[in-house]
Amino acid sequence: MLPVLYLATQNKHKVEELSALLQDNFVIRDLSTLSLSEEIPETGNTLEENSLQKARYIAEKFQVTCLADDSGLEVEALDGAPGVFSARYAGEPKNDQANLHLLLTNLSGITNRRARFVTVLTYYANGSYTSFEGEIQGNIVEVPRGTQGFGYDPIFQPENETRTFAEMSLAEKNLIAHRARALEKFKNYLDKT
Ligand code: ITT
Repeated sequence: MLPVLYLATQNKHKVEELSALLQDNFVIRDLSTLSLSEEIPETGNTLEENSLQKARYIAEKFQVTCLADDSGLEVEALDGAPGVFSARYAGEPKNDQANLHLLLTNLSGITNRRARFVTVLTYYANGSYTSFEGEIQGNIVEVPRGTQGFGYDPIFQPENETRTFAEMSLAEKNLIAHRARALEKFKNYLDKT
């Protein structure tokens, strides 16, 4: 029987992406099966800190094995912003459309469009944890394209691709994206333990 793994995220798109890649290794559960009414605290200054904070919070509160994801988009011409603040770039409450449009406004007239998505996954089991990072390089397009995915997907075009992430299916995105790359490392770790 496969072990149970809880995904310590309140983002349903992350649940979809992660579940598709982990279904052979675990019975995946999202947070809907736990009685969690509050937002998971996220007060760190780095992706690593936030990823661990989310994993530890759920693992300790409910005594479960879990995997958390903290991720962000780092834009070269903006000195790495929005980075760890990607989810709330345009302020509270979190709003994907507002974030994406603020980013385009802040990049208007700037020719260097280079950016990368980064994910830090933290696996928390029996009181100890391990983290895994994945990234993908690309460019911010001038005008949003596509309707798939979430967040900044309509304005991120991965290197060597002609489409944005939002113009790809979930399966296509999962072949190359930051989250999938971090998960590959997690799976290699599982194979060795
Ligand atoms: P949880 O904390 O509950 O996991 P969240 O959406 O708040 O969900 P983060 O704190 O990790 O997640 O914020 C990351 C933000 O970066 C997210 O809200 C998106 O706007 C963006 N982002 C992360 N991964 C992305 C992806 O694959 N495609 C597009 N945008 C992404």
